[in-house]
Amino acid sequence: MAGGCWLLLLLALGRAAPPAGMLYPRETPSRERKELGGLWSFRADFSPGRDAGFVQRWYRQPLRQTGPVIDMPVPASFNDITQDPSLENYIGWVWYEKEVLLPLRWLQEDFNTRVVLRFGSAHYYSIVWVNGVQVMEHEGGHLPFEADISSIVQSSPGTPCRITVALNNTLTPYTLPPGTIQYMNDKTKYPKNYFVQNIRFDFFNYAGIHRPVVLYTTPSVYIDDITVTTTSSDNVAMVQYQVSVVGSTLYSLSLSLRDQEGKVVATGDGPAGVLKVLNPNLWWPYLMHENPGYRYSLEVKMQAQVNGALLEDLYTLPVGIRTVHVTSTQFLINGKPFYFHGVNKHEDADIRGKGFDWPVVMKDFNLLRWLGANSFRTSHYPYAEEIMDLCDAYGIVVIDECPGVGIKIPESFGNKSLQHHLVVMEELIRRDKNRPSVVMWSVANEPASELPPAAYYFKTLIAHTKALDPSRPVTFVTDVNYALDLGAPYVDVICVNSYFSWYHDPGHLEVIPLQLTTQFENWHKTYQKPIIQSEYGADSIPGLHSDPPLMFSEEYQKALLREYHSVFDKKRKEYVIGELIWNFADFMTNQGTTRVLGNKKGIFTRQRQPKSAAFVLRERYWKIANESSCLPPIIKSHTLFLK
Ligand code: GCB
Repeated sequence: MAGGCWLLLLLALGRAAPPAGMLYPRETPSRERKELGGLWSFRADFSPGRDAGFVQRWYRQPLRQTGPVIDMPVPASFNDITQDPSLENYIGWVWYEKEVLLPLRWLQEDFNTRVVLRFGSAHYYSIVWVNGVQVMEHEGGHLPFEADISSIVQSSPGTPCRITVALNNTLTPYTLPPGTIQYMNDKTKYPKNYFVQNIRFDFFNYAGIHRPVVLYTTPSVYIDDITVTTTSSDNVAMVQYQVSVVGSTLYSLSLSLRDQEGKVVATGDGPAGVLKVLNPNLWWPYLMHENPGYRYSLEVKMQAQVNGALLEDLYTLPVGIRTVHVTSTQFLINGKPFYFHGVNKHEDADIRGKGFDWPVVMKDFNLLRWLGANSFRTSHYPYAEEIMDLCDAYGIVVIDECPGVGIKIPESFGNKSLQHHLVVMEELIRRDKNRPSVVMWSVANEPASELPPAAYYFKTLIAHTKALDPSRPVTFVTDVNYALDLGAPYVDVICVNSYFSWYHDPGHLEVIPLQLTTQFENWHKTYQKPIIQSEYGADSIPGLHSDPPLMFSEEYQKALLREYHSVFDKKRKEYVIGELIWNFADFMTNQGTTRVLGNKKGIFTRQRQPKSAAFVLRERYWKIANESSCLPPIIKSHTLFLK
């Protein structure tokens, strides 16, 4: 296996603060978009130091000229695509390349068209070259990054544009998520230079170009960012906006807000202001209103004079009008109590790993609505923007979690890690700040928040998150005892995970009522904050049956859920504001003695077929929706909502 220079290279690479805007690349009359999905050339660098690509500068010529390449689909994880076990478990640099021909109209050297190369995400550390020129670096596997490549592509119109990506999936104590590389030096047991990647989180560290890659254009003076926040009371809503323009200081901006019938309901101008909407259609969660997910369209038009020419940029942002408030016992959306009856998910499926895939995405949304789930947490990293768009459109409420998972060793609580974590929150909020579906940020999952440095770490991280977005509550998800947790004082909502009668007292379902009740009472007594049961569940192997219920059978999973539910039903009358099952579907993990081809706590299989527990949850979620809704009885008309 490999030596350590590739790891040193990774650690030495710098990390720039995120630039201002990261608007989703939409086609508009002033913007075009070209998808770069499909087959890319690919090579994993198996050289002993994993550094041959840099030593031999593979980016300077077509990849096929420096060695063998294979076809690799994008988007997809590379791990499960071939029959090669060494690629499945590969750690280090892999190389991707795509040649694209651009429309000539993008390439006129009048400097009025800006061409941008954008990656929805690539895991974990990316360096990108265009025609051999480095255009960007990005750290982090779950958020978008982009670069203006106009000057490079416009200097050679008519020739294919060669995009080369070097990608490294190595995790260190300072990455998010963190990991460590362990060298096995006992020569009697391991080959020379043998190492493993250790991680302290429970999902497979899939890698590759995971989300869509696009080229898009804007005029050279362009709308760089839009920020919208909304308030409403007594049949009037206020939409506060801020627009930033890059490329010139001499521009004008006009804005119109249209309803779904296309009627203009408010107009504004200038880079900041307030739009007043009378009798607004509010954005409501799924199952809380007969027309959930209502969004207006905010049309932003920028005009600028550049060298005698009029440049115009248009961008349309969907805007949902809704408010979020937290009290000591409730979570209010538009002033009404909201109960999270939902799931935790993963971006995970056969073959494609964590690669974005429309059929899987649509199947998951159809299953969520079939289940009567009104919410999910993006455990344990931000999900694709296309998924978030559907949450906005369907009214699925989201707790938006950053990749702060597996933060367990003291080294990962130091300043270097904290600084990176702050940047990741900036990138996440920059991407998702305008989404009505996002009602809360989660800065981490199950960190070792009992360790002394955790107090300063979470105080700083949560304060920073609130400063970036004062409009949403902030949490992190804990499994630490209420009396020991040093981060909990800073959260708005307590999110707690527990696995009674699974990891604790395995097989003893009878302990759940007492242990769960005690858990809730201790937390609420200590903090007087509302509580979400952010994980609970049991593994089950589909088709494995046992009565009386024994662990790993479908019956045990159902019985465990029911024990939890009886406590939830008491406590949701007080201060428990949600329950999120672990997990929506079975998912792949590292191999280990407690994992059978992955984690089997799904209520659906990895292929999205229901286990018995799915029906238990479906009945429960529709019942809760029916009780708390002001709608006519909807339990009998599931299909009404399956639009
Ligand atoms: C947890 C973790 C989650 C695991 C789950 C389990 O507490 O947050 O990532 O997959 O338990 O099944 O062990």
